[in-house]
Amino acid sequence: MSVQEYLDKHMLSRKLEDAVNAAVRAKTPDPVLFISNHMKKSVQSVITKVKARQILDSRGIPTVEVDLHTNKGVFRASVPSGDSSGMYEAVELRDGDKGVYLGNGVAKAVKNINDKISEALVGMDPTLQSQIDQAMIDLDKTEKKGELGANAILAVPLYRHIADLYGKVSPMLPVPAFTVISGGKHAGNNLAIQEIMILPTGANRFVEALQMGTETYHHLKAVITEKYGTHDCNVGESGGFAPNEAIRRAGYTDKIQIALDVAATNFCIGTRYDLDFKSPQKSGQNFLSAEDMVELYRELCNDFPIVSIEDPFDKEDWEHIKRFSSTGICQVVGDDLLMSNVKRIERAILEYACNALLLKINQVGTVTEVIEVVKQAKEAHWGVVTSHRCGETIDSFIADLSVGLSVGQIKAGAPCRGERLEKYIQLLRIEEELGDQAVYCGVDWKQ
Ligand code: 2PG
Ligand code: MG
Repeated sequence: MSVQEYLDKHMLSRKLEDAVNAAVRAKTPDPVLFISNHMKKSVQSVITKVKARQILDSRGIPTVEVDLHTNKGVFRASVPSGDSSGMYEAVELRDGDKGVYLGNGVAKAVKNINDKISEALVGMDPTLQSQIDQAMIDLDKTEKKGELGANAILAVPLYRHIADLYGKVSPMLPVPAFTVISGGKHAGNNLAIQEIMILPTGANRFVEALQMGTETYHHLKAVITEKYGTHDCNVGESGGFAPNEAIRRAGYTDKIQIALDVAATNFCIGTRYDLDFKSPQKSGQNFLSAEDMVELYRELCNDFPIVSIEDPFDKEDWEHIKRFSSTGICQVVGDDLLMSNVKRIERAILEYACNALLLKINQVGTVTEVIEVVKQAKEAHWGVVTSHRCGETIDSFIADLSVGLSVGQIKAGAPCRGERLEKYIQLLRIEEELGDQAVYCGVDWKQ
């Protein structure tokens, strides 16, 4: 096409005239800059190249990063990975070659992006999220995305205007759940519970929530050092409840509440629960029945300001999670129980098994499907917690996702370490950008 033909086809002389008129109306001090920005906006976006590479996540395990080149700039995104992979989540494609990164390489997923996905997406408008996701889903004919790998599909950073995709929602800043003590599979101590989190529900803005959470986190370090010595590894068993003391010392009693991720699947043996599973001397001697566990949770919620418990029972123990949810003591979150899987969520809604979804986007696969899953949960009046994975990257997409979908809650780890903080800092930026329009969920965290 000649330049003249291009100008005619895109009606550029008319667009230029519009830009000049807009500059006059705006009384801009810099008309050339104004007109060039105006013209840039009027050019349709198009994907020109998709380039993937293997990087490492926060645990030093390979994952996928993608550079999406468009005529308007280059955008980068990467995919997290977690421990609690289950058979119902989207498949994370790993090479399996034991000689390379102990079998965890993602060269195949990278190749799928650079060859098949790239070929399908180049030339498309990057703002057409559902068409792009459909193009990728069509490429992978398997139900769980095993052919291309969900790690290959999700990494393509196509669209930030998630609120528009969702439909009519006014964006809201979620309440952060800061992990302040790790146990279970995530830590080398003898605490069975995987995560103890603090929720600054009494803050008025996200920036205040971050300050409250971080101050409490630092007070907690002092409490632990005083009570259990200097080593984090000593924070087992009773040490898990030091956060309450830290909240008090920081001066935030009643403004910060507590949430647990028990991840009970990890210590369920048959129908019983071994809370000492990480302590070699005691393991196997003191089992609790599911009924005992219900009682334990009841006591904990009575003694501490616990407002949410994730995976209180084994992922197949539907009977007891239902029974516990029906007590209405606190929010009951399904993570391993649901694996962000549409069919498991459907069952949990029908059976009143839990009342909140832990959303791990790499267990779903595409942004379009993530939105569908959130709609499904919200229609059932569930809470939604967007979650990081233990293997994280510096990508902060889940922060934008949480605001765009107004999920109400986000769990992205402790207020320390770059890959965790990046999500919280992105929320700060979003709040700043929204200015007067910014709304922090606060006491309405269940949404
Ligand atoms: C969880 C997550 C995140 P993982 O259990 O909620 O903390 O862990 O990424 O190991 O599945
Ligand atoms: Mg969990």
